[in-house]
Amino acid sequence: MRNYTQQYINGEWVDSTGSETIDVINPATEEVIGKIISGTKEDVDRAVEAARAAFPSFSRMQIEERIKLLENIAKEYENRKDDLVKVMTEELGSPITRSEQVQYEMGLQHFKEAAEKLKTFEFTEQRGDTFIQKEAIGVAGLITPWNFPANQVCTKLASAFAAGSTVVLKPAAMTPLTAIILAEIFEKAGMPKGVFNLVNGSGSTIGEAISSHPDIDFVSFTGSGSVGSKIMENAAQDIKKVSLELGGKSPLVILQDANVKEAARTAVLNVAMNTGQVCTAATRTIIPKSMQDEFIEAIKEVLPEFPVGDPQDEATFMGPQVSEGQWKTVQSYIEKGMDEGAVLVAGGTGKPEGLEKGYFTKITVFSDVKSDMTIAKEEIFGPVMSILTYETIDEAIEIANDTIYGLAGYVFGQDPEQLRKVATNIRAGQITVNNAKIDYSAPFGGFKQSGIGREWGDYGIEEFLEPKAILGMP
Ligand code: TAP
Repeated sequence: MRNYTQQYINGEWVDSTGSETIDVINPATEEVIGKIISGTKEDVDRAVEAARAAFPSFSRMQIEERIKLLENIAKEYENRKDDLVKVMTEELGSPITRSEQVQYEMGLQHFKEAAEKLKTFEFTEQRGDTFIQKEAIGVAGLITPWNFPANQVCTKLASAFAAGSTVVLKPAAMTPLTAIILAEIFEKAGMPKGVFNLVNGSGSTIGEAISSHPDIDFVSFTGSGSVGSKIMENAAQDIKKVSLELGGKSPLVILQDANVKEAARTAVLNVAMNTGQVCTAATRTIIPKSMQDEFIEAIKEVLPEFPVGDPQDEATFMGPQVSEGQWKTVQSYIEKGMDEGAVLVAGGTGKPEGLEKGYFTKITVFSDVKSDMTIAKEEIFGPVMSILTYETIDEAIEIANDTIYGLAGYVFGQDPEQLRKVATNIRAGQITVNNAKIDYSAPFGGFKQSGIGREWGDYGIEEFLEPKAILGMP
């Protein structure tokens, strides 16, 4: 049992002014595995005060020193690999191999990438008589979701530290244990006091206090659209900058010349990864109408390659939903799909056979989906695929763009011209062609209602900087 009843403020673990605790539950076993303190607005005030006090010297820290700090963090992070993998497997229910290869790895790469980027990052620029200087934005409030406990937190932290901003972090109360290990990692890595502050608690208390705090300069949020707009509203009170990484309803366009079995494999992988709890999940599979029967057969053939079950088992591809609430939400979307006339090809409601304990869902596939059906419009955050069909490539692009979201898109096939046409015409922040691997230096963020701003690499660092122009610089 991991009990953390303190907050990490100004480089030390301190008592909260609150006394209530929040249980952390393993979604695969439904057992309580830890407790965190349910912090208070006063805790946030103290954390902001510490971050403010640390800002002047941290923002002026030499770049070489900041690179060293990020490299030390990456080293200490690697030293804690076993703990991080274990904790993410338990608090999120992420299968152990995915915890290692995806969850753990993504967090690490953000620190390494930020250190690399800093080696060539231009903080100043002379344009004739004008001198441009990029300065750290100040105190940043970071509010993160539970679906990638290391990745979501580390991308923001790596960018903030690289830019010279100090932070107050509120991780999701469902997966707070990873961030607690991060606090220990930063301390070992030689983080100056007050640069990193961690305040645990609920979104309605801590998140609200951060987004409406008058001494926070920037709020970087990842999560749902409804909370994102609440944060904008709060930040509007004193014109705070916000960056929002919100949801998606990403399309995967399969071309006529694609290998059908490979295409089906790609489609299942991109919808079942992390139990569908991925903002970039490819939940709308858009295929040529003539391919439908063959594609559905291929889906049924490849599904057994994605075993659902115990996250501790190395053979498991997909674990449970993060919580009972999330499980119920996914169930209700599956019901809605059936009610609205989509054809159930695989999966369905209820738990997979033999997995009655834990919040497990079946990988569910619907065909004959129309763009106006709820399952094709709303972010489900579960392993539910909607298959839609097209007759021309222009129609495929039109369907792909028929969404309020624009976070990601995928295209799969062979003809370079068609791949390029689809990739360049989908209105979204990141397009993946034929399972290209992750690029940590590429910008990550959304068009339309998928958000504002970009994370990752130098684009992420820019978010934590303010450009200042000095005209007639002597
Ligand atoms: P959210 O409620 O948006 O949670 C994200 C973060 O915001 C958490 O740390 C949460 O705190 C905090 N928060 C909640 N209310 C807040 C408020 N009023 N002010 C400031 N911060 C607040 O997401 P969720 O409830 O976990 O998931 C709901 C749906 O959001 C999912 O089904 C999915 O569709 C979407 N979602 C999207 C993403 C990405 S990556 N785009 C990630 C997660 C969820 P606590 O949860 O600790 O209370």
